[in-house]
Amino acid sequence: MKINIHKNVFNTNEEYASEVKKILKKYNIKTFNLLSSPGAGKTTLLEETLKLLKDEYKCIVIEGDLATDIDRQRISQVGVESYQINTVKGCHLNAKMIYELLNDIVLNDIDFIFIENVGNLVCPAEYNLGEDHKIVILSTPEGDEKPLKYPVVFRNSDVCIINKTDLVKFVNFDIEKIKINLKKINPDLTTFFVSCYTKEGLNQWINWLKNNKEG
Ligand SMILES: Nc1nc2c(ncn2[C@@H]2O[C@H](COP(=O)(O)OP(=O)(O)OP(=O)(O)O)[C@@H](O)[C@H]2O)c(=O)[nH]1
Ligand SMILES: [Mg+2]
Repeated sequence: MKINIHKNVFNTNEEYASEVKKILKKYNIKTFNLLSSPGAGKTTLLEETLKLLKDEYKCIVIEGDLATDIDRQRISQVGVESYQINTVKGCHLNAKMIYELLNDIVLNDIDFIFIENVGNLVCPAEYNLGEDHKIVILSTPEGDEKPLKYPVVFRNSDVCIINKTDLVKFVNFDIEKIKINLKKINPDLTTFFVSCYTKEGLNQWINWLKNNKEG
């Protein structure tokens, strides 16, 4: 049996995050930190994304959750390697968790690492994990005013995915209003309108990922 004993090598989250960044850069791996409230569709988006990427690119997934490995099992069903971090009572992943996990993984030949953070629209936004980009996912039933109410996650992210566009007509979600609200909080945000059910908008997101890798 392999037992890994991890000491505190660094002091702060930022120190761990910058070390993670160095490791990922060395291996030329692009890493995305997916943030949203519970149920916005992080795992579903990952399932659909991986189906479209996995034949061309080597992807792995790190799943953050309080208690279970339900999402990791879903990712395994798609045929992609995945790792679980259970935070128990913690409401977010931190860079030390990612650093320690990366030390246990063979990183050769990986193109993309997707990190699904704990479902929470507040705390995870404040913790850099050494990722290349934070991706915030907002689903239409949550409401088009959410960027104004939870500005930090929208300000700290590079990409926003508005998911569940198939539900727009049922939930009084205003597409023009969300564009205005996102712009108010973060004018530089790249936004994709997606439905993981109808697959609308997925190609634009996939193209963005591929360009990010090649660029
Ligand atoms: N109508 C609709 N439902 C969706 C869509 N994407 C995901 N869902 C559903 O939304 C629910 C939650 O999706 P998940 O992918 O588990 O959400 P999550 O963000 O990973 O949730 P946590 O990991 O618990 O934070 C599931 O029932 C999905 O099938 C979509 O585009 N349209
Ligand atoms: Mg999930």
